[in-house]
Amino acid sequence: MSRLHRDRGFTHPIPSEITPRTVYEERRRVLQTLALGGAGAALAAWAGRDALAQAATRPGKLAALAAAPSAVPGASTLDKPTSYQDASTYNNFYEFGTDKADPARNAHTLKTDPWAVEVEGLVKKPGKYALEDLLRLNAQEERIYRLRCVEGWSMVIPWVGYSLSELVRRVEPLGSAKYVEFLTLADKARMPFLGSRVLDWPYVEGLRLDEAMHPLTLLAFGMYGEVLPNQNGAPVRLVVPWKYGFKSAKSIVKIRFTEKEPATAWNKAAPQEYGFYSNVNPLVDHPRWSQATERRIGEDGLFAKKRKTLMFNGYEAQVGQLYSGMDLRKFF
Ligand SMILES: Nc1nc2c(c(=O)[nH]1)N[C@H]1C(S)=C(S)[C@@H](COP(=O)(O)O)O[C@H]1N2
Ligand SMILES: [Mo]
Repeated sequence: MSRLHRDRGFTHPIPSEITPRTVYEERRRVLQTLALGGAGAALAAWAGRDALAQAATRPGKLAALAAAPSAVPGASTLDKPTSYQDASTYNNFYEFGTDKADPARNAHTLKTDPWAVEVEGLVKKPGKYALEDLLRLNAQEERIYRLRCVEGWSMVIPWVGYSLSELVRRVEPLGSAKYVEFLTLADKARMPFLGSRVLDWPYVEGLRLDEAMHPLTLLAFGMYGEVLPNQNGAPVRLVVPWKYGFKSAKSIVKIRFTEKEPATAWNKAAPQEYGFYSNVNPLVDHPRWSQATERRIGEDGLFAKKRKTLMFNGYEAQVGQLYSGMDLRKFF
């Protein structure tokens, strides 16, 4: 035991209160495995070293949200996850400011308890879901998704949630329902930037019903094994990994089923630049810049190469058929 401690640079256990939770748990796991002795112990120590390096960037202050790895095709990737530090401090959440660092600085004013999501419109079973009930509606899964922002950067985040389709099935859409609209919180008391006119608040997003039903479309409650930090869209958001990041609405309060295509916030703000579909597409440039490459956050050193952006953000095998026969230049 003492050799392990020397190797890893600390000499005695630190109380869990002042240790990031994952470090604490990993340490306990290593100590337990050590009791078995021999080669197993050496292996555990080696594995623990990696986990410690990763956990060092984790706050570990938020409530744990346990999840089993997802079996949905495409729900995992070998790409290295972005550090928690980067994923929680480089954000777009305009209700809290337009600078990437603003949401992490300002979103502490977002009270998320109590929270409810109202389901309305063309469904047989409309209703208001308390967050607790939404959390329990289905088993939580961990999905490691790439998220590609329209601005040209990307991240890889282990989200926790379940397919939006689980909720959609339960509310039983009517035959006339063709689209799903997502309305997010707009509360001046909790969101300092709502006075600004950059967007028409509330932030609204939308999906075609078949997109909303696709198993990859995630209703997310957490990331990195914990509940979402406010700046990433607590307590519940969407993650649509094959679309530009702005389709992934944060801090959702209402889900509405409609016959007509919803008017979305970015499409209203600049219709020539942001279409309704907004599928990641390296062949269709934004009017003011190319979409052919991206910068992976965390790889932005002087010599870091840009990555090629993939069709549908790399999820073409899973979602390509949703758009067969559509002119993706017209329906951008
Ligand atoms: N309500 C709301 N949701 C939002 C946004 C926003 O400004 N307001 N920004 C979007 C954009 S542009 C991106 S890239 C993603 C960023 O999510 P992340 O901060 O978790 O990476 O959130 C999306 N969801
Ligand atoms: Mo974005």
